Amino acid sequence: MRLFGSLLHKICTVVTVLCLIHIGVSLFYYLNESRSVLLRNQQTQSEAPSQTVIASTATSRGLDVNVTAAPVKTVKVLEKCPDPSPILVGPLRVEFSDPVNLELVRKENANVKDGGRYRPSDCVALQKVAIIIPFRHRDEHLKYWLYYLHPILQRQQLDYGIYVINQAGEDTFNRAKLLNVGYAEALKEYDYDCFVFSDVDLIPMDDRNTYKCYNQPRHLSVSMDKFGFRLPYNQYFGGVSALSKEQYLKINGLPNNYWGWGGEDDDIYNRLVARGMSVSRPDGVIGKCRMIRHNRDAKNEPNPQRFDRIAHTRITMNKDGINSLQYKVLNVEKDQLFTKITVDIGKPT
Ligand code: UDH
Ligand code: NGS
Repeated sequence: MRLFGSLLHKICTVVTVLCLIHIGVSLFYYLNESRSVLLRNQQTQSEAPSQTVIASTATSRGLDVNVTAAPVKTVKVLEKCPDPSPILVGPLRVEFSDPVNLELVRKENANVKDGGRYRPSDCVALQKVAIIIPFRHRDEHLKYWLYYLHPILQRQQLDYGIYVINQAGEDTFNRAKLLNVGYAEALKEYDYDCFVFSDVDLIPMDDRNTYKCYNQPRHLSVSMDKFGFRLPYNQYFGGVSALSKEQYLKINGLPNNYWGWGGEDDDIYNRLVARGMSVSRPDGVIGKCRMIRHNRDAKNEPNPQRFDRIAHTRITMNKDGINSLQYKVLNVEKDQLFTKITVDIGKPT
């Protein structure tokens, strides 16, 4: 009986020891697994900020990016686009005989999105350019402009947006005030550093005439067909011109009180000279462009006050410009190819 008791005691001891070993081994594996889960979590967290940086960079460029997207594994660092763009083709055939099908233009420019916005996908554009078009009742001209300009601007590898500033109502037209509105409204959307102001009826005949800004204010439409492919006069700054944000602010923007045709471009030229700047231009070959022929618009008759106004630019420019601009946005239309902003800019007092 005592023998049986001692045997039972030994068996119990062995079972207890085995149980303890089992618990020990389980505990070891459990703790080890918890540690590696902890390590994995820490690693994921340390990778997260670079993903956010990528997402926020893309967002600031106006793209739709889902910030909560799955972790990005390969990060492609884009280099600056080369200057000049290597995909330019030079002289272009420009004619206005066939009507433009805008649906086709949308299809052919599938990379242009969200109100006429585009940026190159394989390099970082050298400039962020807002193109501002003063507008009223010129839909046919706008179609030609979009048809020709979108492919050109993409070949120029610009990060650009198209803003058509449509004057509401039928009061006297005011080109320069509409351009000021375009500057202010474009900047509300994106951090543009360059502003190209273009008439709706002017098409460049060479894509080497880059729609960007230079050290000095740029005049781009230097060699127009209607002037026999030459400058009408040395101070001419009308048609298509480009000012960096800095240059624009230096002259207090453009005048708001030129109602009707003529003189506002000469006033802008006077402002540039008054602030010690000069005009830069492409040569007469690269600067060739065509104007779509048309009759004088209603409510844009020559402004009888224009000569008196341009004689006083140096005095008026400090008070009349972006610092005195007043308008009311009535409608914003986002087409794939352009943003059309309809504004009430008032009428001559
Ligand atoms: N604009 C409009 N609608 C208008 C007036 C002007 O959209 O009713 C815009 C348009 O972008 C145009 C620009 O403002 O290209 C400049 O207009 P403008 O009339 O000053 O210059 P444009 O060269 O015509 O177009 C000048 C008068 C043409 C008379 C031709 C006679 N054969
Ligand atoms: C000048 C006008 C400019 C105009 C230019 C070309 O005389 O505003 O002609 O006009 N200046 C004045 O009238 C003071 S155009 O032939 O393109 O209609 O831009």
